[in-house]
Amino acid sequence: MLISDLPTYIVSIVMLGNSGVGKTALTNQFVGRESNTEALPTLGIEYGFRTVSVQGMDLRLRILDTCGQERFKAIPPQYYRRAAGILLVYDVTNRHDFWGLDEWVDKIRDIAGANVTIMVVGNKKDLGGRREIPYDEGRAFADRKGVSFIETAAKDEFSVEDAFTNISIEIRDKIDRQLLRNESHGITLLESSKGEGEPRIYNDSAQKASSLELSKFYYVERV
Ligand SMILES: Nc1nc2c(ncn2[C@@H]2O[C@H](COP(=O)(O)OP(=O)(O)OP(=O)(O)O)[C@@H](O)[C@H]2O)c(=O)[nH]1
Ligand SMILES: [Mg+2]
Repeated sequence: MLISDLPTYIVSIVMLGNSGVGKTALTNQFVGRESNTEALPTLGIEYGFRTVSVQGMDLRLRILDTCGQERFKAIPPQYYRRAAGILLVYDVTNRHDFWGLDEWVDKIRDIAGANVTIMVVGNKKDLGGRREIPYDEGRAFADRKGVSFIETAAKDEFSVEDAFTNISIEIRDKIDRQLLRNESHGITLLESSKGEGEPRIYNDSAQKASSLELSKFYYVERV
């Protein structure tokens, strides 16, 4: 198969983690959105879109940014049941955010299935002097749970691209191995068929948005 014949997928990514850890800052940074609402907590859910190309395959990431909850049980499971990937974010300067990640990982696997790709993200790496969670502790936790790990600084654009790129590479690998096959696994085959006109238009507005010929896009939905 020629690389140009590779299918395009819409891939559902969900940002989870306590309030204030930087989920919106990371999403904004990645989709190129101005952070003019900087210190405001997310109300409802917001979507960000960006297409990444992994070894010739286009993955249109549909990033769902949730409002953080102190207790993860308060987040409705439908937000992440059909996710292909989840960025589970904590703030490296706040041990309180680190507590409970263990339970989060178990709960996510329970709800979204064993093939969901989880990446633990230690954000606010730039605030080194106030760090409460050493890099090694974050890394060891992720290793123990069998999930990926990265430290980022949304404020300094540090490793934000890597976080989303790395999870995309893992997801592409699972698509290749047919571990992710359809919308129930958080991926949707976009029947764009290169050279055959416009991509299919979806009823769902989020999917419709991501079918636009824009590499970066976002919209906000208040719930
Ligand atoms: N120094 C520093 N500050 C950050 C970083 N990321 C986010 N912040 C700041 O932390 C605050 C909270 O960030 P948000 O992105 O709104 O956090 P959130 O996880 O979306 O919070 P909720 O929407 O309430 O769940 C804001 O004031 C951000 O500017 C970072 O990497 N470094
Ligand atoms: Mg937010």
